[in-house]
Formats: sequence, C-alpha cells, structure tokens
Amino acid sequence: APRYPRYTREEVGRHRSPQDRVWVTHGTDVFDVTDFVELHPGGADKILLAAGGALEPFWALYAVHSQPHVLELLREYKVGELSPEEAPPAAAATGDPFAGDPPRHPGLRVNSQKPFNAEPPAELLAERFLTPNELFFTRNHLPVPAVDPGSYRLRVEGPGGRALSLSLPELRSRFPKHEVTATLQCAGNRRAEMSQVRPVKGLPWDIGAISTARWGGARLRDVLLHAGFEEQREGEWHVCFEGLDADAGGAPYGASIPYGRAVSPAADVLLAYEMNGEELPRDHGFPVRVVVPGVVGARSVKWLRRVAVSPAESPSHWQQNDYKGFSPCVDWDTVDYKTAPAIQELPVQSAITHPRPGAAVPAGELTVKGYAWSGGGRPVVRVDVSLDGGRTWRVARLAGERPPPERAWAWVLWELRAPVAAGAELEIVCKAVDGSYNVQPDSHAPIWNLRGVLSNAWHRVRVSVRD
Ligand code: HEM
Ligand code: MTE
Ligand code: MO
Repeated sequence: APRYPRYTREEVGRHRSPQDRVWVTHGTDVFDVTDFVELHPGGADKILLAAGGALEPFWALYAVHSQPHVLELLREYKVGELSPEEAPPAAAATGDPFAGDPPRHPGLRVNSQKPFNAEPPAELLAERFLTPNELFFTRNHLPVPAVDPGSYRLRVEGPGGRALSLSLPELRSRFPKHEVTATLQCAGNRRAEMSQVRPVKGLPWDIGAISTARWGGARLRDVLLHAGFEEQREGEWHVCFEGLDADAGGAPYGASIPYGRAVSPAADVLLAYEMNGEELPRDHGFPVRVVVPGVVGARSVKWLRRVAVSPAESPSHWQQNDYKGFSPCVDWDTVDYKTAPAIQELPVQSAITHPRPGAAVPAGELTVKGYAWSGGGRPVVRVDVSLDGGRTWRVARLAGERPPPERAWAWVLWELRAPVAAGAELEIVCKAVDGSYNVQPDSHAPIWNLRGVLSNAWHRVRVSVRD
C-alpha cells in the first residue's frame, strides 16, 4: 500500500493560496509548502506563481534551485504523490468538446479556458531566453485534437495530382533534422492596451502572447522538393496548411504563406516535431506543426494534417477574414476583409517585463527588464528606455549573441539599470529599433484597429519608488 495519499493534478490545482494551502508538485511528489511561502529566499510572490502545479518549469528559469539542499528542504513538505494514471475524461462521455484537452500549468494567465488561451506570467517572460514548454503561451481556436502518433500521416499534395503520405518515422528519417530558435508572437499580443483606446473584439492579451523555443524538425523546403516541386514557380503561389482541429462545421484551422518563403533555404520554415528538445506538447501541435520564423503566429499551423500548393491563399476563415490590419476609421459596419492583405511578417515590438505596473520599487538602483523582437528576421539593433514618460532616454543593454543577418528569428532580452530616488513616480517606457530602422509608434490611438491586432506602441509601466 502506498505510504502517501494519492492526488490528481486537478486536486493539487485547487491549492493556490495560503487560505486554500499552497501545494506544488515535483516529479510525482506532492508538497504542501504553505509554511515555507513566507520563508522563501526568492520571495512569497514567486512561489505563488507555481502554486497548484509543477515546480519544474519555474525552476528551469532560476538555476539556484538545482542544488541538493533545495530538494532536501522541499522533502520536508511532502504530503502525497500523484495518482499513477489520471484517466483524461473522454470528450464523448461528457459531451464537452474540450474535455479531451491536455492538463495545463495553473500558473499560466488564462484569457479563455475553452478554447484554451493563456500566457506566462509577464514577470517571468524575460527571465530566460528559451521559454519552458509548460509556460509557452498557448493560442488555440478549437479543442486540442487527440492524435495517435502511430496512425498519424501528413498528406503533402504534390504537383500533377501526386501526393505524399508521411508517417512520423518517415518524416523523422527521410529528411535531415533542422533546428531553429524562433520566437512566436500572436497578432493579438498586447491587445489589452489597445482596447483602452476604444474597445476591440478579441482576447485581452497582456504582453505575454509571445514566447521563444528551439524547434526541431524537417525543413518544409526539403519536403516540398521531395514531393516534386521546383525551387522556382512562375506566378503567384501559396503553400496552404490544414490542422487536425476543426470547427463545428468540420472546417479545419488553416493558413498559408507565400511559396517563396516556403522553399527558401534562408527562411528556415520547419515542419517541427520537437520543442526545446522534447516532443511537441499537445497544446503546441503534437505531433507535427509548422513553424514560420519571423511571421505572425497564426501561420504556424499546429496538428498539421495537410500541405498543399495553390494559386490562392488558404480559404480558411483565419487567412481570409481574420488576422488583417485596418485603419482606425474602419468599424464593424464598414469592414471589408477582402481589402486588406493577410498579416505575414510582424512589425517591431518590445515590452517591459519587470517591474510590473503599479509596483512599489525600492529606492537605489532599479533594474528594468524586457524583450524586443521584430518580424521578417530583422534584428533588434537598439532598445531605448525612458523613466520619465519619454522625455529623456537611455540605451538598454541587449543580452545574447548577435544573430545571423536577416535571420534574427528570436527575441532579444534587454536590461537597464538606473538610479531612482525615494518617493519618485516613474513612467517607464521602452521602444525598440530594428535593422531596417523601423520604430514603434508612441501611442496606440493612431494604430487602433477593430480587431486589436499589431498592437506595438511604446510600452509604458507606471511604478512608484518607496520612501
Ligand atoms: C531562491 C527554494 C519555488 C524563485 C531559492 C532558494 C531556495 C528556494 C532554498 C535559495 C537558494 C540558494 O541561494 O541557495 C524554493 C522552494 C520552492 C521554490 C522550496 C517551492 C516550494 C520558487 C519559484 C520561483 C522561485 C516557483 C519562481 C517563480 C526563486 C528565486 C530565487 C530563489 C528568484 C533567488 C533569490 C535570490 O536572488 O537570492 N528558492 N523555491 N522559487 N527562488 Fe525559490
Ligand atoms: N494551428 C491550429 N491548427 N489551430 C490553432 O488554433 N492557432 C494559431 C497558430 N496555429 C492555431 C494554430 C495562432 S493564432 C497562434 S498565435 C499560434 O498557433 C500559437 O502557437 P502556440 O499555441 O504554440 O503558442
Ligand atoms: Mo495568434
């Protein structure tokens, strides 16, 4: 008989505050760390971010925990073990199409539960260059399909009516594995700020609809050439992707990219089966997804079932009638989606991840941290930071190595240290400059659009300095 009681992840997830007790898991062990929260050297607020779920993705951000004394300390708080098999409720049994969705870390900031849309806590975003898989933002339009990897086949429509049907082992063995570190950003990142100008339709993303991973898979280019396509094609062509997730009418999620990007060796477009060295998690497209570096997240189709080359863009709703930008003068009565191009490469973006809005920071030296990124592989060449609402500026220090020219697919993390005086009210502002000297607009009003996409104005965070 087990010496400890068994709990499901769901039961652990109900313990997220000192009132309800603070439980966490590590491996298959369950801990009640309520009495340690106030003693934590990293602060009570930090432990509470992981409350109700696994410690591993958070500890991946803070290597101080990979010391034996930390695990010894944790062991004192053990109260149970995870149940060996947690049968996921079958969708059919409950009538809920989302019942088969995978378990998620309760520390994610959820913008919608069904479909699941969530972002990592903003203050953790820029703590590490690669986002741990469990904390990577998730943007699902539909229920997560349950895919049996053994019977999975990727269908690639070749020229002249021929088609390839690739099993997972075939995709892995027939094409060289290619690895790319790339940031994905949703077109709706930072929508919440834009909706303060005027309401918009869409999920209220804060600054976390962006994350970075090292992706591994076959190059789309290699698969297309293997299917019989040529490097060059006369005229306008698009490579269309379909997911295994479908709406109530049976229409799959779909999107497309221009043919030239799909076959370009420099564009690094992947059919990815690995994310940060692990197989793709279910929320991120298991077993195979497209990764289109430098391009809006919507084109990186998850749970990929079909690839086809077409003279027209994907007929999908998400290519034709969503993910497009409009003038601030266009409203829901006048919008005509045919008049605007589908978003592909994204504009330059940056945000402050630390401190958080409304924080009271200690006097002395303040460290401001954030991320910056631009679309199309354009590198971020500079990040300017102001502590006085944009009147005076300083240049932040960019972390990491210089990316290869025109292939800067991943964000840069940046940091600025500056002295701050007790009692001061600060309006911290950041803005990035990319390799084409594109800059961010100073405010959201002139780029407001009814769907709240492409929200990339200067990011502003107000904090006070403690006396
Ligand atoms: C530091 C334990 C959860 C963030 C530490 C240290 C210990 C510890 C013992 C000091 C390590 C040393 O310097 O030798 C724990 C335990 C946890 C937990 C037992 C869970 C029950 C977390 C979580 C986060 C976090 C979830 C982040 C979200 C930090 C940070 C520090 C730290 C940032 C460094 C503080 C400094 O700069 O000195 N933790 N931790 N910890 N922890 Fe945790
Ligand atoms: N692919 C499928 N099949 N279904 C989806 O809902 N969402 C897209 C894209 N690929 C989506 C999809 C959108 S809008 C974004 S921003 C990215 O996936 C998000 O990828 P992530 O959830 O791995 O972060
Ligand atoms: Mo998105």
